[in-house]
Amino acid sequence: MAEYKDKTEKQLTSVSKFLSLVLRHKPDAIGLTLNAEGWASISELIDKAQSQIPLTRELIKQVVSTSDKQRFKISDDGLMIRTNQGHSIKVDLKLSPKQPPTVLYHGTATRFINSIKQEGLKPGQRHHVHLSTDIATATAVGKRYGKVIILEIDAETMYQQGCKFFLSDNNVWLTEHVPPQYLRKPS
Ligand code: HQG
Repeated sequence: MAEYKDKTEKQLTSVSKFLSLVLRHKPDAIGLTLNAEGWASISELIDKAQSQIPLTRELIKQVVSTSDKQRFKISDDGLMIRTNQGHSIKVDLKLSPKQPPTVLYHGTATRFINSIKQEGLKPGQRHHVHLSTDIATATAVGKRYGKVIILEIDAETMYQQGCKFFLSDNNVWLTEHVPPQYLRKPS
């Protein structure tokens, strides 16, 4: 039973990674087309992924509903899928600007800190800098790159001074750039 569970979880993780890759970064890798808002047809996805990974509608639905970060969304008519954030390719998610909480957090690796102190937080390959409402999430994000350091963002002042914030469907706060003057150590 445990063996069966592990195998299923492994399978779901590899499908999730594959979906993140083609829906955020490389639809071209399988000749998939996303529309301007980042949606792909699920039947086209299944068809075009066939040579690389066997997908079914049920498997995709299971990955979407079990995703720890709710990375994916299926359209109301059930025909399309997209990722909620994290793209490097050009898509317009049509998110409306929103007032952020007073403070937000970003977890990163200690080796990036000198550069961040000079340039602030930049989006890298993605469209936005990703920010969390809690230190635990920021820690998990930062750990991916090495020894973690948490930065607190003075989102209230940024917002008052005209910086735009967006909230993705899976509750990640997004902004284009965090200049260094809004960064501090959490107290
Ligand atoms: C760093 C995952 C040097 C930044 C996660 C980060 C998140 C700088 C890295 C989501 C810098 C970019 C996003 C500067 C920023 N100099 N380094 N000026 N400004 N950086 O992966 O926020 O599992 O693009 O601190 O959980 O780590 O994929 O961003 O370390 O939610 O769904 O440059 O990706 O979600 O890395 O992660 P990333 P991130 P998924």
